[in-house]
Amino acid sequence: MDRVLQIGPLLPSLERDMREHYDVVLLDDVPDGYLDEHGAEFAAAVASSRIGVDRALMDRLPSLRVIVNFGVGYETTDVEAAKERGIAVANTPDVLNDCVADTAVGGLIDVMRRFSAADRFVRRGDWTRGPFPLATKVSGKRVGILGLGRIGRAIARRLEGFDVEIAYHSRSRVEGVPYARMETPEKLAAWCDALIVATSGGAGTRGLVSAAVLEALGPDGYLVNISRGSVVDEPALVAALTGGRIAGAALDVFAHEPDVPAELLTLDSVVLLPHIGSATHETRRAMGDLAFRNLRNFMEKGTLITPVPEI
Ligand code: 8YV
Repeated sequence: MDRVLQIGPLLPSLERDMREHYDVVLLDDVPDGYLDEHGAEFAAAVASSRIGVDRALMDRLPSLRVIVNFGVGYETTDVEAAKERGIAVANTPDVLNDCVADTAVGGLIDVMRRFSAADRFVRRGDWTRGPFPLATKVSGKRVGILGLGRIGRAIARRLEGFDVEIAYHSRSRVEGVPYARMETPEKLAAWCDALIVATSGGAGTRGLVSAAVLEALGPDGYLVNISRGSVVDEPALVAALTGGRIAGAALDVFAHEPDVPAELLTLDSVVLLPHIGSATHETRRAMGDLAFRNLRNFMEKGTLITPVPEI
């Protein structure tokens, strides 16, 4: 039976499938020094967007040929190091587009119409003392999408139903879409009423939503982030929100999950979600199945179904 190294906890159904077909060892369970003796026995590693495979771990797995990442984002795995060693890398794209896009639109409506704040208002019994303050209309507004990849486009398609005007910024122009491209994130933020962050994470997008971008979004502007906390300068975001320099934010991702900046916990202008963009039974199951199919395909035929584009 081939040996597979599991990095961190995974979806239970994926773990079951893996155990049925392979000799799975959970990295967290092995004693110190285990990999010095047994590292060469692993041809495959299965990781997640939360904990990936870094260069140091690859060095301890000299026979590693494939890394399968449960999740579309794979910035926790060092793809450059994998490439140097001829290690194939797969992720789980597309199957989560619907749910992550739904989360973005849900967050946008929640923060602008203040549904979560209104729910707290009712639960506190405040309704008996007077009406809830007026909120901001969503339909017909200008929405900027930062990163018009597969998830960004799924968000845009949904928003077309709200008659919003859509523009985007991506590193390069996206062909075949009816949306205007803004040259910089600042220009997009200055143009829109709400900025939705849908880029990938990693070094290339770190701090892309800077203090200057938030300044450009302005006191009537909203931020929605369903991509990675690292894309936003979090201290600058906290300062902008507490100082009223942007109107509100819906955040599914944070710089140091599961830690959320304490200042945000008491702010009614912020919707805080615990990284649940893809967290439905249907989507997680589809992600688990795709991860497993990648693993099997590679172990049996030497090819991946959804390899990452860099390799
Ligand atoms: C999951 C994600 O939370 O796919 C991603 O990149 O961030 C989410 O779908 C994650 O994969 C779980 O590890």
